[in-house]
Amino acid sequence: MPKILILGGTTEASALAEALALRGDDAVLSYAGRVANPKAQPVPTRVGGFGGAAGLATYLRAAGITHLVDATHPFAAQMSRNAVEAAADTGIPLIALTRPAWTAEPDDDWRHVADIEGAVATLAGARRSVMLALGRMHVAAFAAQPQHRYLLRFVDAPEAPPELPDHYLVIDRGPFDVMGDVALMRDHAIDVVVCKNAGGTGAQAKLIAARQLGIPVVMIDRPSLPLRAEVHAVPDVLRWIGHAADLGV
Ligand code: 3Y8
Ligand code: NAP
Repeated sequence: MPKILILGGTTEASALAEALALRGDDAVLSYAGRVANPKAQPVPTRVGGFGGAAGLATYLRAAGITHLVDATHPFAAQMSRNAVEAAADTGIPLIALTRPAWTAEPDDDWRHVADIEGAVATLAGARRSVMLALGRMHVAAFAAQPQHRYLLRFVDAPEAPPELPDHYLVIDRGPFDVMGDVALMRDHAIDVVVCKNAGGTGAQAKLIAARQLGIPVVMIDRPSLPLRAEVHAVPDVLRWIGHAADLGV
């Protein structure tokens, strides 16, 4: 009987948890503990780091996990690296459930940068109205460009105000919708959006809104990840679990 650990925190992880719960599979979904109230799941959850790759390997053995699914966000690179290492160390099969990167459509005006620092550098110059749709963890880097007016969107209210002299903070969690993001960008007269190439649908509304409003986007490309088996759809994970179980791995 398979016992699956889902490394979660994304729309796809929640969809997989739902499918496994419907099948009556024995699964656990893991959160890092980044937000105060992570979304409830139809399977048992655990919250908090494992203590590096070694800690994850220890957890996998102790919990009798037979299949590891990395359904974390494409920018959760450290977790993904640890999953590859722990799977190799324990011999437990690993698959990644990810979403394809977004690609620009003809009406899009995107400027690709390699990382957060690259995004900060593109904001050099005259004052603008910037929608920083990156969440909370990377805001401090933009203090290097204090001249702008920033629109921020966090999941939780921060303990201390963000270190940007001119900012407006929205507390909201996705998935977001296009009408809401169009209204938000209009209300704040946004003239550039900065975001990560998260892929998927939960954060895509702002790209469609930017396209409709003719607003340029600074698109942060994904960090490179180690090679691992990777699928983009829940049924492919279910087949993988069944197949691996049939093979007795
Ligand atoms: C804790 C767990 C689901 C999952 C929903 C997806 C979609 C909505 C859109 C914008 C972009 C951003 C941010 C975002 C989205 C989904 C998904 C996604 C982006 C929750 C969640 C956890 C987190 C962590 C949080 C980060 C932050 C990033 C906000 C749950 C709601 C910006 C990523 O305050 C903090 O420390 C928040 C940290 C990592 C990035 C950052 O640097 O701040 N996500 N987001 C997970 C854990 O503890 O393990 O409650 O659902 C999940 C979701 N957020 O099942 O419906 O699938 O991506 N999350 C980005 O894409 O750039 C918002 O504002 O337009
Ligand atoms: P990260 O930088 O790759 O990971 C840093 C450390 O956080 C990991 O080494 C691990 O600690 C712990 N961790 C990360 N994800 C975990 C999980 N699902 N379960 C248990 N521990 C986890 O990760 P991150 O970018 O901070 O992302 C944290 C969570 O937010 C993930 O669930 C991710 O899917 C979700 N998320 C992130 C983003 C984003 O933009 N980064 C967007 C949406 C959702 P130990 O080494 O101690 O095990």
